[in-house]
Amino acid sequence: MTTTATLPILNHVGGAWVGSSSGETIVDRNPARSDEVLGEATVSTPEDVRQAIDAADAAFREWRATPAPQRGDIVRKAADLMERRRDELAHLLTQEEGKVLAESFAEVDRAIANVRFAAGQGTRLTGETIPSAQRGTFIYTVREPLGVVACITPWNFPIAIPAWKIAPALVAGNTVLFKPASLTPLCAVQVVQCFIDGGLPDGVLNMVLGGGETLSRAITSDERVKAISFTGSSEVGRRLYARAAERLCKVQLEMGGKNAVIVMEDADLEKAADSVATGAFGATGQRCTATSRAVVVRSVLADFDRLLAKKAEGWRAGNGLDAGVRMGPIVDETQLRKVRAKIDEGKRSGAKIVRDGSAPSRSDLREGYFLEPTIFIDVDPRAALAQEEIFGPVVSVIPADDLASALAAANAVGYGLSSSIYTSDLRTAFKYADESQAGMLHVNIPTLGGEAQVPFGGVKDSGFGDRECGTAAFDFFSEQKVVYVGY
Ligand code: UN1
Repeated sequence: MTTTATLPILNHVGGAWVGSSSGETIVDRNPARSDEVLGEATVSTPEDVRQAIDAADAAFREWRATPAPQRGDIVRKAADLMERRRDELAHLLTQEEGKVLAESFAEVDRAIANVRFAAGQGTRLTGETIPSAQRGTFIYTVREPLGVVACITPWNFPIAIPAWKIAPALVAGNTVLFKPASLTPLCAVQVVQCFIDGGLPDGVLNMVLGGGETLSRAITSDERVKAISFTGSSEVGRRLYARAAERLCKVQLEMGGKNAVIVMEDADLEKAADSVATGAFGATGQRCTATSRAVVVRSVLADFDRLLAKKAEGWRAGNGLDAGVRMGPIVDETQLRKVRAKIDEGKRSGAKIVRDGSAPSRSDLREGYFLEPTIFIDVDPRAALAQEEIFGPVVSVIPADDLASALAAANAVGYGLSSSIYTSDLRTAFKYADESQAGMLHVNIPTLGGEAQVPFGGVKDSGFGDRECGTAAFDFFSEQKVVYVGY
């Protein structure tokens, strides 16, 4: 058994690294080699949450009074440190979450871009002047911070998502309680460390580690927490919103997806198949913007199916640190079981499986939580396979007659995060853009990702509240104050 480190992984409260009041820990493992222990993370209690909120609350007055450009400066230094530590952060991300090294570097770069963008907004936290209907009256607006805000983040982007929530929250003048996913505590520690080393005063950013439900209840029920930004499942997001609504706490939810790529007759099929494979198998399918449905018009269906199967061969699973590996493991055993169960259910439903990656035969893949690319074809758009989020390297091909039936199938799900169309006809592209029920659309581009300066989020069961990233993030993390001055 290889043990890289057994240092306890601690909470950060009021400027100090501290153990939880429970004294309990959970083991943090490398999903590519499940006997490799990376550390032991403290398991927090509602009492730890209360103390972290005390610290954030105490630090708020002074942080709010710090000029926004100065807050931005500190946050920019955190981005510079992330850049200097890029290599170390990317390797840690691969070891702890499993994604392949190239994907880890891309995630760290995205975190840096987001933190830089938010930092720059420190000099652009502008308001408006609005003409008054009354003589001798001047009206202006300012952006005010909310107070203590909570950022609850998932394990699949354990560096980028915390970065793109925490940075705008801080620049807007809030103090933060950060509750990262319990599966990726070391990445969370490193994110916090960059902000601290950037010069953040004590208590401005606090982190509590541990399991979702108990801590999330403690956070949602504390009156001092003025806003909660959450990324995770739709089921948990809904519950969180219902509880927070009782006390009118502001909520932003980023949740699941069941993203479709529509492939038209006039598409560059090679490109379309590549996009679907990248969208479905990249990050092992563990991202809310993953492609999990390909809706393909019948005239090109057989060619598309053949090309997709061929592309899937190129997605070699393995340890993300090894050269030649394109797809890392599933994050842990529980997730592995869930994804396998969905594949089994799909097989029982009568859908045709043309590539079954649910039981890899290579012996090295038994050391971790591995699956291989899995493809179903001739899938009914109403089947569970085509309706439920899977969060694994599984894609369903759904036949369609024409654009209208493709759009109907693409829209016929509860989710609405991201989607894409492959076509060379401008009219088809614009019609698709008009009629698609999703927050982020793509033409001849995969369903994945989003840029730092652009709003990120979805509709229906995928998203609720203000968008993340870009300037939209500041709409969530600030309040508008209007001032009428009579002169
Ligand atoms: C991406 O897919 O590039 O949890 C970002 C998620 C999303 C963020 C994904 N909120 O997967």
